Amino acid sequence: MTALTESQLKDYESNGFVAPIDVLSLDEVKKIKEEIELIEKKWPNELVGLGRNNVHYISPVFDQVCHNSKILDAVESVIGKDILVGGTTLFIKDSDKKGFVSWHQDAKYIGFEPYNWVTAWLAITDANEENGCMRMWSGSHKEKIKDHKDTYDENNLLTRGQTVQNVPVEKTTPNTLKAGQLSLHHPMIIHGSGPNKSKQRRIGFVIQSYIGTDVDQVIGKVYVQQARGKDTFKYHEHAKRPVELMSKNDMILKNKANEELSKIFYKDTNKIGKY
Ligand SMILES: O=C(O)CCC(=O)C(=O)O
Repeated sequence: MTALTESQLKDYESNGFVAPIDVLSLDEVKKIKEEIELIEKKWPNELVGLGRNNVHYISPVFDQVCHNSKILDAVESVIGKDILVGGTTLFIKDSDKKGFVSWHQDAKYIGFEPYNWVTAWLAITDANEENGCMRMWSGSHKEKIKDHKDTYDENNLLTRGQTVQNVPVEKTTPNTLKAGQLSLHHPMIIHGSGPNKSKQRRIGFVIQSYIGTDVDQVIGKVYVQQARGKDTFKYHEHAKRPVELMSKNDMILKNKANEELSKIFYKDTNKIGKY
């Protein structure tokens, strides 16, 4: 059992995030990077736009990450032993693009309630200040949900470019991670990330999020997988785990899950962004 230590838990509770947590070896992250490159080569449209979500439904490599026992041990320390995978997103920042993530709180738009859930950000490449790692506003999770302005900025990697304004950057901390390390962040913490100014890709695979079985989806529908424990609440439809890459049925599932996700992200607006 690789549960969070008392001091890591204290960090999470007082700062709203905990990092770094060592979870994968360099060989393991290399395999994941190669899986991305293989999918991009054979199915160039698969990970683009809305398709960046829920790759764990079509790839056993990503599925296994979501069910990795070291990650789940850490997650269990935060949300308890009955754990569901509520979705995943690949946040890729290519070096020749201007992609950034505006300051936001995940709880504002994800629709999971109560907040017994946590977002796990896994570094597939190193993530540092040069290549646009996340920056976290420690302690901001203790405040209320802030107003977010939908900017639809073309370089914003968030669906609507939802933005908390006037965040004091000097009060935020870079969440630097080595490839194979994980961070866990609270639904309410204000965070964001700048563009990649390096010459290499920055890749984060984000389990967004691990939810307790007591967590409902209050905006729309979500598919889940049982990661640990038992689901006595039965709020959500349980999905199968993939056994091969890009099987027809799994692709149908991923598309269905993403259509539902899109309805959640774009609730109450007709303006649909790139993701
Ligand atoms: O990958 C990034 O830079 C931001 C990701 C993010 O905002 C999140 O995982 O909640």
